[in-house]
Amino acid sequence: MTPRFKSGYVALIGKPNTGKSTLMNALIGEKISITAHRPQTTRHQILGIKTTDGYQCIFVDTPGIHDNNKKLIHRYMNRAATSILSDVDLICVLLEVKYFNKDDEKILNRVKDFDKVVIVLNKIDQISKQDCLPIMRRIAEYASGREIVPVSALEKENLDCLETIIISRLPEGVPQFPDDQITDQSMRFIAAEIIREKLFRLLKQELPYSITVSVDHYKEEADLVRISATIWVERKSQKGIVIGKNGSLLKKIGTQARKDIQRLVENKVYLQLWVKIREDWADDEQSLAAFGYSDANQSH
Ligand SMILES: Nc1nc2c(ncn2[C@@H]2O[C@H](COP(=O)(O)OP(=O)(O)OP(=O)(O)O)[C@@H](O)[C@H]2O)c(=O)[nH]1
Ligand SMILES: [Mg+2]
Repeated sequence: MTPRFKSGYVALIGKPNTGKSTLMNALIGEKISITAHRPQTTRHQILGIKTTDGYQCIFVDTPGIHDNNKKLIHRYMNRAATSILSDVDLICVLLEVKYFNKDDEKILNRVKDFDKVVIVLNKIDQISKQDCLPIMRRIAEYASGREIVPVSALEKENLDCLETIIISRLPEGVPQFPDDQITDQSMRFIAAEIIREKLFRLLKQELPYSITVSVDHYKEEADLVRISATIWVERKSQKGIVIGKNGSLLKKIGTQARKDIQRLVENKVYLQLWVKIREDWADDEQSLAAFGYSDANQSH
């Protein structure tokens, strides 16, 4: 008898910076979700869909769960990370091998009543095999007998094994999305995210956290995609920093973002960037809604 088709949702959760987005991109084989060396890069739930002859696995990338609830946007991000837990078929909790601490323990505690949990120990490329074992033993104390899978999302180590475990836990069912669809997000959204990624990577200190990006125009022409986007900052002083001396930083952001978007749309891209101020947008309900940070936009 041939095995039945499997289909289900798999949440990737964990503390900020553990490699959730990197892992989702590696499992899908496409860059859907942006990544950066800073915590709190991802702000929304983002689906990454992998479909084969045997299964459709719908990964849900989420913002890192954190204790900073100072601004409305932080509360939105924490809701985006935790609101799906009871709706998915499997929860993968990502831990970073070098930095397992109380914050991870809290997250493990949060999922202790869920049946379907796999613990993914990421970034094993950063330590020796010898050093990995005692850490796995320590984590096992908090794991309530759940499977712990060591991987490197960046180096694509042991991902086959993780995938096999994930698929074995998916329920039988029909696909939820067409087999050529890889995400629920629009190209418009992904373009805005790619611009935000460059800002996260190129700007120093706290500034990236004061920034959001909106795509105002997105027009596909025969041999060109025309995009006009606005980088929103919270203060006047931040605008100058984003633009840089003689516009040098803004130019760099634009060039890097354009190259990535071109790769994704497989077409030439004309990207126009503006920088505007919307005071305290990250703590203002109306601004957040206008910029797409609204619970109604959560993917699941
Ligand atoms: N060495 C190493 N670095 C990794 C690995 N996986 C991810 N990273 C790096 O860790 C940083 C954070 O990765 P992300 O994928 O953005 O982490 P995240 O959990 O999505 O972070 P948030 O969205 O902020 O919660 C990036 O600089 C990645 O390149 C890994 O397996 N090994
Ligand atoms: Mg992320």
